[in-house]
Amino acid sequence: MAEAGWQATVLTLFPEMFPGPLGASLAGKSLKEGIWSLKTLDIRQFARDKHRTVDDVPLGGGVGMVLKPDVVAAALDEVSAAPGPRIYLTPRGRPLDQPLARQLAEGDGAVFLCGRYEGVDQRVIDAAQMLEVSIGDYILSGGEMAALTVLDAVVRLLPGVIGKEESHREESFETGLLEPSLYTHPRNWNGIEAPEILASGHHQKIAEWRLEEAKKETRTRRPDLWQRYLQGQGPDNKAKE
Ligand code: 6GU
Repeated sequence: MAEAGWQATVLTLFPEMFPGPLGASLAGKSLKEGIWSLKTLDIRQFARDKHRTVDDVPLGGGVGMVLKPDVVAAALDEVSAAPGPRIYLTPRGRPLDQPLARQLAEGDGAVFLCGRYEGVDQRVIDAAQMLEVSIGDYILSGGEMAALTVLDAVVRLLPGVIGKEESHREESFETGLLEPSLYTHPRNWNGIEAPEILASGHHQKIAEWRLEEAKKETRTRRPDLWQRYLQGQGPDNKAKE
């Protein structure tokens, strides 16, 4: 019984951008192991005319070009059997966060539509009820790097990609707090001592120190996260303090 694994399907004008950095490190190893699979489809193969046109001028005028709805619809039809939500990468989308990454990882896969030029005709996005996702408040030249980012966030959550289940639990955005600062040997580096408590062997005291450290760093670095944490609206939705 060969398990298919988590199935990523990517529709793009630049299939050569995949797997890209996901061919290395943890993601690359798990790809080779079959924990997840990656299929890319070149949107241009769904162009209908001899010039292989995929885009046209924006209706109403304006700069740039828009991917044609018929071409994108044909590409989506081709992968109709692929599992998971249809995701259109766009800076107008829902910001990617850890709960969304976890939700995707719990499914069987996802189909990613990467736009280039100014974007994609909205009618095909709406007709296919695509989930629109952004990776942050800045503009990339296309959805490919965003799809790679979403995939990296998802793949590392798949069972068997990271050894210890616990290596997720205490991570930033799982607890709603940033991680505490980290230290390793030597305890005295260039005359700078690592916090003494970390070498004490008192596991309870170390855990308490790390929690306080995480709170302090979150408060100062990310007041937005800190307010959400205080209001108990962190990812795990538990009331805090
Ligand atoms: Cl998903 N696409 C593009 N082109 N730019 C972005 C983005 C996505 N998310 C943030 N910036």
